[in-house]
Formats: sequence, structure tokens, C-alpha cells
Amino acid sequence: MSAASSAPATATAFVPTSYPEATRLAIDTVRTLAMDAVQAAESGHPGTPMALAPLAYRLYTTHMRHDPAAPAWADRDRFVLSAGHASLLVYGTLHLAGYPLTLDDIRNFRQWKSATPGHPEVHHTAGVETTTGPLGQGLANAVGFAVAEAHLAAQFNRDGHAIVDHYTYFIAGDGCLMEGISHEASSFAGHQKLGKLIGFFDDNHITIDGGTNLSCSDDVAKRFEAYGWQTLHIADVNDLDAIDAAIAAAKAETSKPTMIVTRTQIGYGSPHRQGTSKAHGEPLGNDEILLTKQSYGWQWTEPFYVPDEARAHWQELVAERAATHAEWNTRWKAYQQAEPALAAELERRYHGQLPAGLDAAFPSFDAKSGNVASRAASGVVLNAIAPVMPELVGGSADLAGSNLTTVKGAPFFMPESRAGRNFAFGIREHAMGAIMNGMALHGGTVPYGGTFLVFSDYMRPAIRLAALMGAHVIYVFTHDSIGLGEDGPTHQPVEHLAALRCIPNLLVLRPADADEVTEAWRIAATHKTGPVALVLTRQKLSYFDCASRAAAGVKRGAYIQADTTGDVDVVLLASGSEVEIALAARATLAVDGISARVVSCPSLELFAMQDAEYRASVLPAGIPRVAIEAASPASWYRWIGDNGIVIGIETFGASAPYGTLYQELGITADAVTAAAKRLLADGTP
Ligand SMILES: Cc1ncc(C[n+]2csc(CCOP(=O)(O)OP(=O)(O)O)c2C)c(N)n1
Repeated sequence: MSAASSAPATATAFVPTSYPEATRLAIDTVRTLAMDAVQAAESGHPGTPMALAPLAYRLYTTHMRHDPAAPAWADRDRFVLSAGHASLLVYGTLHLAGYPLTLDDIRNFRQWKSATPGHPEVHHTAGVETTTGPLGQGLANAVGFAVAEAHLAAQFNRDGHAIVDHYTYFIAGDGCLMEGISHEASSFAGHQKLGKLIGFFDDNHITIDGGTNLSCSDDVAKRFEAYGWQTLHIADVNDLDAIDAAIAAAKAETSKPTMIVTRTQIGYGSPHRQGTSKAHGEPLGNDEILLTKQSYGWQWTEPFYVPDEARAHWQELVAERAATHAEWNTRWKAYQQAEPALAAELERRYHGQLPAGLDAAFPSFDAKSGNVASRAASGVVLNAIAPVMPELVGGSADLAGSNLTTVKGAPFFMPESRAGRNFAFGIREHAMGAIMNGMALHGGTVPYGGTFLVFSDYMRPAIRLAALMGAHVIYVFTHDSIGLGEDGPTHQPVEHLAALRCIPNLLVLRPADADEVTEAWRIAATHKTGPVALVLTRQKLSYFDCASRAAAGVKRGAYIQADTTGDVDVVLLASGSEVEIALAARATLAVDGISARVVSCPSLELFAMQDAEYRASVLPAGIPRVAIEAASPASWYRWIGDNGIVIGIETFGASAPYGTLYQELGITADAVTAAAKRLLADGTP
């Protein structure tokens, strides 16, 4: 993608590389497995694994500290294939390196329940660190891995005991670098001087649609220099000495991340496809595979053939890499002896165990302290639990003063204060989301990040991946409705709640008062199997003074906030700031002799997980329901029944004081009262 380069229109000439025989076979086996697997699956991306095989080979046999027998060993080097479509590069490498990935797994590439999905998926294939495929995310995850390493090293290493000490490597393609997230994440990494982050740019001048000269003329090296990275070049990825020299230079530069611009030929060795976009994402075809194997001097026609010499060579070299694990184990024992408390704490954090005393640290509110915006209550809760939960680290995308995400008195994570737990992510929501994912997957930290709810759109791809990966991350989304007032429709979320609630495995919590905020944070801090979005108001909320009810109810997603003593005539459902509107409507209805139950619904996902009996106890069958939320009504239709009414917003908001907006857009107790009466009068909405 460099300014000087132009993409070749036709296949480039293939020049075989001369290696010692075992090395040649070891590298070519990665290539042949990739082409055979794509051919068998009749789909996939052969060209990029074929090109990058020497780099993966050199990383896994010569440079990385890793142990196939312990893929999750804490101090391993991390490798992220940001160009996730080239997944066979990882699968072939892991198989040959001796990870628990069989040849049959590779034969089953892209098949139902196989260990080799189309794109690498964490927790699915041992040795895969993060799920990649949406281009650019992996690069930003890698930044998060490097952040977590630097932070934990500062917290836990002691003189003579560098117990957290590993590198993060990534490979990014043109696609990753064209995506905007790469700018945000790389800018952050450069500013943070993450010296143990080493990236390779797969500079092959090709994307799907053709040469990169169709769409891009960036000078990648200049771009990364401008971010404060060291930049290096490898003129030909097949030059193993050049790879070694670049990695040595990358490691020698400890105060900057390094980007190594690496020239490659997509579809390396394929007589008719090398250097063309045809090599990117389709099977080569049996004839072309044979020709390509011939060009390598490959003697076997049988697909998926792994020469003994290749396997033996991989295993011999990887055994030396695995020795780094044994060596670390020795150092870990010495650390345990010298620093038993720190060692136990690091172990706890790596295992994701909750700290002692967490439950008791959650604050309680009263009539004086509780009459606050839910974002303010959130700041109080965060500061109360921070001292007992040091792994809770995070900040905001430049809205810390609004999101109230700062742990008071604690330093910021900066090059000169790596132990700092407060993070200034800058105005980089998308990268913030993906960096948080990397930090969570690394282990040892539970990251949180704040912005306005409306800007969750800017980080949505990373939120989706957090949910897909089951990453324990927490979003602090404030200014959660038209209730933010004067900033106007650009800043007022309408469809965002419904859109977030659609993401599988994302818990969305919109607490209604300070006590519900406490309970929402309790869930967020302890819910380890996926992300949690806390959705909080800018404006003040009433305090309900029902802490025990909130404690029992919030975790069930919805619960009875106010009930009648006799029969229930109508059920009013609401979340967050609209619960107090529902309570006001209930009072008005009572004057007219109508008994309304108010159900506070902080999390529709949690409520959906409850058993039918509980759900029916909260929402009795046959009783009319009215739901109110200052947002798109889409989320509520499941809960109101065929004849229910949702009072929501199906337009954009406007710039005005929030009280006016609620009136003008009809998010009022009067609207709820009228709807309830309409339902009770004729049973139809
Ligand atoms: C965010 C995102 N947009 C689009 C795609 C679809 N896609 C997959 S690979 C690719 C081209 C990437 O080009 P490059 O990074 O140069 O990969 P190479 O051709 O070298 O394999 C595209 C557009 C994607 N995976 N992610």
C-alpha cells in the first residue's frame, strides 16, 4: 500500500527460495495444507497463508515463547492474526507446532462444529488468542494485550522477578490498515509507547477487488512513524534472516511499538494466481494446486500430506520454544517464595476469581445520597469497589467528567506510570472497545470504558465481538435518552437500547435509581461470561428507598417495584428514568380506583432468562400491560402481549430542556394513564 508501489495486473514471476530441505518442507507444508483445506471446503482464503508461511514458521519455531502443551500459559507471547480470513496460517502452524489440532481438524476446515472455523475463534481452537475476521479488530486487540502486559508487569514485577514479561505480535493486512480502527488503536499504542508490541504489515498490494492502487495510496511506514512507532522493512518475507533481524531490532526498541512492513506475494508459488486478487478468497482448483506444488518441488500428490521430515523439524524447534515455559515455571516458583502475597494475587487475577470483600464493598444509598443521576451513583459505586477490585481498570473516550469513570486519586496508565488504573482512551470509542477486548482476553484485568450511549454506535463492532468471545468487559454508557436535553438529537439515543439488546450474550442494564445502580454494578463486576452495558442517565432520578427489593430484583431482570394489595388491573413496565413516570401514573390511576402494578425492568435479557413461573408472577397472564421507555419501542413487544401498549419514541429528539422534550414527545405519566384507561375500557390498544 506504499505510495511508490503499484499493483501488478497479472501474476508475478515465481522465484523459488533456497532453504535447507527441512526448512523448505516445514514452510511449504503450511502452504500446501492451506490450499488443500480451502479446496476441500470449496471456500476460504488460500493466498495469504501461502504468502505468510515463512513468517509464521519463524515466529513459532524461533522467536515466540509458547508451549503447545500449555496453550494458555500466563506468560506466553501472544500472537494475533488480525487478517483473520487467513485463518489457515494459524491452523497449519498450530497443527505442525503440536497444539491439540489434528490433521482431521484441518481436513474439516469450515465444517459444522469443526475446530477450524472460517475465521479464528478464541475459546474454540487452543492457541487462538482472539476472534478475528472483522478487519482491524485484531490489531486493536493486540494493543489491548500489550496494554495488559505493561500494566500487570508494573504491578507485579519486582527486582530480579520479571514474572510478567512477554511480547505481543500481530499480522495486519491492507484491509486492517484501511479500516479506521487501525488509526485509533495505533495512535493510542504510539502515544503509550508500547515497546513490546510488534506488528507485521502484510504488504502484498492486493485486496479482494484488485490491486491496492484502486483504493489506497497511503505510505504505511510514514503513517506509523507519525504515530510514534518504529518502522522497519522486510523486502521479501521469504528471507528468514531478514525476519530475524527485524524482530531483533523490534525488541531492541523498548520505548516504541514496531511496525514491520513486510513485502509478500499473495498465492506464493501459484503459477497463475501469485500476486493477483484471484489468490485471495477462492480455491485454487485441483490443476493449479498441482502446478503450485510442483513449483515448490513438492513430491506428493495426496492432499493434506505432511512429510515426516517437516513434522520432525517443527517439533524439534518448538521443543526449544516450549522450554521457555519450563524456565518460567522455575522463575514463578522463585517468585512465589519471594513474594507470596503478590503471587497469590496475580494467580487470582489470571484465574478471574473475584476478590475477597467485594460484596461488602458495594455502597448503600439513602434519601440524601440517593437522589442523584444514575451516572453519579455509578461513579460512587465504582469508587467504592475500586479499592477491593484492583483488576477493574478503565476510563473513558474523553468523557470521563460526564461518564464519571475516574477512580479518584489513582494515577493514569501512562508510559511513566504503567501501574495506573485510570485510562484516557482519547476520542477513540471503536479502539477503546477493541482494546478492552484485548485486555480482558489477556487476563488479569476487567476493563471498563465510558462514552455517551449514542456513541455506542462507534464501538458496536467491538461490542459485538466482546459478546461473541464472552469477554468480561463493562461499558459505562451515560446520557442515555432525550433526558440529556439541550445537546439535541445528534446526542440523544433513540434506537440504541433496542440495537444493543439485539446482540446475543450482551447484558444491557438500565437501572432506575441509585440502589439499582449498585445492583447493576454488582452484576457487571461479577458476570464473567460476557460484556455488560450499564445505561445511565445524565439527569437526576428519584430515590425509591427499596434497597432490599432492588437487591433481589435487579438480578432477575425485572421485578415488582410497587404493587397493589388486591387484584391488579393493569401492569406498567418501565426501565431507568421512566420507572418514576410509571410510579406517578400508578398514583393517578389509583385516584380513579384503578390498581396498577409497576414493574421495574433493568434488564430484559436477564428477565428472559428467568423461569416461566417467575416471569408469570411478575407479569400475570391476562392483565393488560403498558410499557414506557424513552427509546425505540422495539424491545418491548415481546413483553406487553398482543393487546399491550408501548409508549416510546419513533422519531429523533430535539434540542431543548429535557422536561420539555419529555412533554413534547409524550413520555409522560398522562400518556401512561390514558393508555391504561384505554386498555381497560375496551381491551384494545
Ligand atoms: C470490517 C471488514 N470489512 C470487510 C471484510 C471482508 N474482507 C475480508 S478480506 C478483505 C480484503 C482484505 O484485503 P487484505 O487485508 O489486503 O487481505 P489479503 O488480500 O492480503 O488477504 C475483505 C474486504 C472483513 N472481513 N472485515
